[in-house]
Amino acid sequence: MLYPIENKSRAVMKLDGLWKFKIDDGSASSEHWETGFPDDAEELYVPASYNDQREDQKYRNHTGEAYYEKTFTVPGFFKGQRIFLRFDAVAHDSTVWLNGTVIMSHRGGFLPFEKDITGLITPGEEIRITVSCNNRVDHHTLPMGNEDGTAFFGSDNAQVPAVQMAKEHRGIVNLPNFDFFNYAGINRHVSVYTTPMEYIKDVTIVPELDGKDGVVHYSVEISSKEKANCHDSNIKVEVLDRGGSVVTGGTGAEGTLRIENARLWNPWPEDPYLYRLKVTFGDDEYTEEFGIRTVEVSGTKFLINGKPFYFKGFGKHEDFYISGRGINEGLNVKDISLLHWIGANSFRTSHYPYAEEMYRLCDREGIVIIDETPAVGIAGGGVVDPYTFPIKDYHKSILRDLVERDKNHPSVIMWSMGNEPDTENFPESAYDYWHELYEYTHELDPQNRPVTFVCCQNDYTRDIVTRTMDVVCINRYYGWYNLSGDLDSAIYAWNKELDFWEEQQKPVMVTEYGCDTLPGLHGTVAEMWTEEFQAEYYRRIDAEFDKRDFFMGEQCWAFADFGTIQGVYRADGNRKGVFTRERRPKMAAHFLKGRWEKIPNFGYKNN
Ligand code: E8X
Repeated sequence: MLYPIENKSRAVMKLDGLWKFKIDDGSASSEHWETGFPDDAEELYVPASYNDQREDQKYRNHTGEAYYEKTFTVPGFFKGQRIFLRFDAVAHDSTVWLNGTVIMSHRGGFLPFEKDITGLITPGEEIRITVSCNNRVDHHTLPMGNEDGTAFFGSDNAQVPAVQMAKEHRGIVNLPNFDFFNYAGINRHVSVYTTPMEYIKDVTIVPELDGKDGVVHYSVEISSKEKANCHDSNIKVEVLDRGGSVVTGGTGAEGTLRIENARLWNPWPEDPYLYRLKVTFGDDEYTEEFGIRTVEVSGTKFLINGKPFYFKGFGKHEDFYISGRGINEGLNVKDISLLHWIGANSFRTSHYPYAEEMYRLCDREGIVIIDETPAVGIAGGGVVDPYTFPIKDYHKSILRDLVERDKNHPSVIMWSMGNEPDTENFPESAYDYWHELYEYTHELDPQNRPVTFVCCQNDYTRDIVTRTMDVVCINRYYGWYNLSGDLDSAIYAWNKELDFWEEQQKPVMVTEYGCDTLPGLHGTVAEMWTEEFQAEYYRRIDAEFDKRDFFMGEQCWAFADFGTIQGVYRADGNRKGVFTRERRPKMAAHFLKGRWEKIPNFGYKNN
């Protein structure tokens, strides 16, 4: 699905601002809120999560349906154009009514959905949009919630006996099987956008290198009923350079273009050079940025443009005060600026796809992204085989929509199908499940990027699936959740495990390691929770990574402190941030800056 842009043939009208809002107390459907809201509805800002916008438990900890309403007028001069209503993301399951009639429903809180409403409205006349969203998480949702005591972890729900999950509580209490606050609502932009009646539906770009030349395979999907054939001269493409000069071009729905002596897209601080593919079809025009870069795994190396890349960076969250998980482009700019400051080159979109604006920014700023689905919490506490949960087809549909949305971004260099599933207690089921998805993702991606999932700390000798991914991504907490505070033993455990991975002859990276750290808490001896401990933890463990040639990256957990469910393990959220939630550096940030500024993007390991 193309990102909505404005140009000479297209307009975008964002519906940001105050919307009417009301938590469903059970009367929404009998009172038909879709035909008009009760008088006591309050106002909330969109796009943003609803949870922290008002001082009320019922906002903060609501479970179930909540409703939004907005009346507005699509300008009369949009007449004659095709008109779409697009939601960039609503968490989690949602239904949309237009003037009281259902027009679409969508499952999942992190990907866009839209509807062609041309025939349903008269431009110039006021319309009413009603949106319901449900934030319930359970065995049918991604991210997953707990049912019947299947908790894997997730602050104090971990291993809680079934008593807390008794039937009468379910439906009232949300029990996430994941460690981030379940922020809900209309978290990203809602827009009305136009195209000409016949329009460009999709553009796919696959770059390749041929010596010094860039070779660009493109395909264009158009709205016309009959599929455009590849000689359709109505479709024109042009490659523009940064200055806007035409470099090459062609006609037809599919084709290959050659850019002589191409400038490559390379991660910051090298040159993340972007070209633009300008597509015209009839009255419509769409321009998509792209980079000439290749990604490939070879032996124990992760190659970008044929050169062995070393990942330095973080797992992150979309999370901030007041707006919760709402899109915050100012914060995105700040975060990328902090990544540059600290000498990082990458992050993982733990644990869900981020807003598209972030990927577009990373394309331009040269930050490398591991793009993750919301498949977090697929684990049954070691008791239940989570692969019996009814989730696989839904998981596949998310992979399809994710790849379709993000396929052209040069910043996206690997797909992560999920985070920390159970791979140890039910190894065969895990293998069958993840391998089907692994093959499926490879088939989906026109650029055929590496595919992986992120493995939880486990008995890696029993896990038979992590070792078969393109890249082994491990989350490890030696020295924190176990061997707590004992860095000598943590180093021993790391080395024992790294010996194991060395034999697998795979590229291996750490996608999470870290320790909760209270900013301002100091000690002369580095003990848990102090800033000194966090700095020491990274200093000592990183020194071990440097001894291993097959080890191709380090991503700390986490970039910044973030909100979680309340619980005995969490004092005002997860405090493993290298930055605080307001983006101040903890002591470890200065250590990492010193380290990472000396580690080049390419050729760090001489394997
Ligand atoms: C943590 C992280 C959590 O925030 C993240 O979302 C997933 C967790 C650790 C798993 N990984 O708790 O800070 C802990 C497994 C224990 C051995």
